[in-house]
Amino acid sequence: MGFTASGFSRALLFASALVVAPQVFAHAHLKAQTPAANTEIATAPSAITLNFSEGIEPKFSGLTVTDSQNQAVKTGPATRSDSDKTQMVVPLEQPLASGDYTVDWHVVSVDGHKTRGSYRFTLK
Ligand SMILES: [Cu+2]
Repeated sequence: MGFTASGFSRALLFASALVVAPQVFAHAHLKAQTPAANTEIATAPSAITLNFSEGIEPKFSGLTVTDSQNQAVKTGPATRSDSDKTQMVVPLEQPLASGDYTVDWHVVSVDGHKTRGSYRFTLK
């Protein structure tokens, strides 16, 4: 009986995974970012700008910027561009010193799905 029940729920899980799978392509994936990933830049940015494959919900989206000592850079609230709902802008509220930075981002797309990721850039 126990075997049958768990076999059934496994089959259900498998079936729902099949139904959910095509929506993976609708999630908000990071398409472009400024400063660009894995680049060395000469001028300190005043904001981090991320462009996604889907519209995002700024209230449930954001990012952190940390330096090579793992100290967080002070940032303002994430906003969505008025003209482009796939673009998130997060102002940096302190000037960056030379060094390596990691951007950890998380977004909720307009379809309610969460995605996250991280990348690095270097300020000369
Ligand atoms: Cu999605």
